[in-house]
Amino acid sequence: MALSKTEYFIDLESSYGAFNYHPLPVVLEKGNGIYLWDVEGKKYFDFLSAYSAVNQGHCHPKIIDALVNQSSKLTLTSRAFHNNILGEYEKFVTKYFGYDRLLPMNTGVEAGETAVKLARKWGYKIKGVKKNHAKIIFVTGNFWGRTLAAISSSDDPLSTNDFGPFMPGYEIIPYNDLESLDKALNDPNVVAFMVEPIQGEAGVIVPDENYLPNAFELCRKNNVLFIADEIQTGIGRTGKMICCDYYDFKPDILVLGKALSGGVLPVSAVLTSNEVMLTIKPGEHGSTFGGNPLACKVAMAALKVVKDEDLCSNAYELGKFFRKKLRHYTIQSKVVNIVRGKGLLNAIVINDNHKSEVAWNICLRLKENGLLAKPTHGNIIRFAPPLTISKKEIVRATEIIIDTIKFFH
Ligand code: IF1
Repeated sequence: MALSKTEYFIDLESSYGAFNYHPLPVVLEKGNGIYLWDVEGKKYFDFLSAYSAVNQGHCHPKIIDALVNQSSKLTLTSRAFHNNILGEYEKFVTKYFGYDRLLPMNTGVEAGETAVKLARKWGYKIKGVKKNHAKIIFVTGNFWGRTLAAISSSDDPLSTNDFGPFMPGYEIIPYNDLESLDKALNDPNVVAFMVEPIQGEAGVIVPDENYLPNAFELCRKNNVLFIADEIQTGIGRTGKMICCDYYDFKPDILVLGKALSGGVLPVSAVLTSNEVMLTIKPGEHGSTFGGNPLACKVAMAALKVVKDEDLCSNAYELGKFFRKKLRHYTIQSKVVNIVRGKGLLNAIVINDNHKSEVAWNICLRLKENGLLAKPTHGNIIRFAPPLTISKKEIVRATEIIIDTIKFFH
C-alpha cells in the first residue's frame, strides 16, 4: 500500500538522518502566526513555539520582509570588515535592553559559551583570579545547550552520558537554594553564577519569589557576575521583556537567543557592561556568522514586533488566564496535579501514579485534537504558544487541552 505523505517524510529521516531526537509523528510544512499545518493539510495550534523561538508567531510578515529585503543586498561580510548594519544593530539592542555593549553570536549555546569566556576573562583581568583557576557556579537542572562546555555543567545523564571528559572550573549547586549559593560564593576564585530565571528544559521550574533577587545580592556582595540565561525566558515569553524584569535587579550579563530572531534565523547575543565586555581584545573571540547583516536586520524587526504588538502584556494577561482555567480543572483531576509557569511559559505535571508514557500519549491525542505540545523530562508537558495568541484562540486551545486530559482519567 502507498505510504501517506507523513509516512514518506518520516521514513526519509529514518533512512538518512541521525536519531538524536524522538519527534512526535507529525510532518509540518507550513506555519503562520500561532498555527502550523502538516503535509496532510491538518491545522494545529502550536503550543511549543519551537521551544520559545517563535514568540512573534510563525513567518511574521514584518520579520520576513526584513529577511527578504536584506537578503538581496548583503547577507554576510564576516567581521574581517565593517558593514552598515552591525553598528545600528548593536546600538538598537543595547538601548532596547539597557546595556553598554553587545557581542553577537548565532545559537544560544554559543552565546552561553561567550558569557562563560567573558566571565573568566573578567575574572583574570579585573577580579584578579589566578590564571586557569576561575570557577563558575551552575545549578542542578540547568540546560544551556549541547556543546561540551554546556553539558559539563549538566547533572542530566541524558546530556552527559558517554560524552566525557568534561570542562573543569564548574561547580553545580541546587537550584532555588540560597544557602548553597552563599556557601559556594565564599570561594574567591568564583567569577560568575549562571542561571535560568525559570528552568525551561527541567520542566518550567519557577523558583521562589525571593530566589533571584537574593542570588543577585549574594553575587554583588562577593564580586561575582550574575549571568542570566534568558534564551528561553526572554523576549516577552514570561510576560516581561526578560524574566528578570519581575525583580529590581539587572543581570551583569544577559544571554539572549531563540526569539531574538522570531525563529527566522539563528541569532543570539550577549549584553553586558563596558567593564566586562572590554576585557576581550581583537582576535580573542568571534564567529563567522556572528552579527551578520541579515541576522541583524531580522533581529531588529523581531524586537520591534514585540514592542509594537505589546506581546509582553498579552503574554502576561493570557498566561494568567491559562493557568487559572487549567488549575480550576486540575482540582478534580486524577491525572494532573500541578500547573506552573509565568506569562506564556507554562507546564502541567502528570501525577506520579501515571507513568511518563501518559504524557506522551496525551501529546499524541492533543495532536489528533489539533494542538502540538511535547513532554519534557517524561511526565511534564510544556505549553508555550506564540505570544501573538488571542483570548479567543487561547480559550479554544485550553478547551482542547482540558478535554484531552479528561480522556486519560
Ligand atoms: C535541544 C531543551 C528547551 C535553552 C536555554 C540555552 C539553550 C537552550 C535556556 C541553547 C536551548 C533548546 C535546545 C533544543 C531543545 C530546546 C530545549 F529541551 F533542549 F532544553 F527549550 F528547553 N539556554 N533549548 O533552552 O540554545 O544552542 O539550542 O540555540 O537541544 O534539544 P541553542
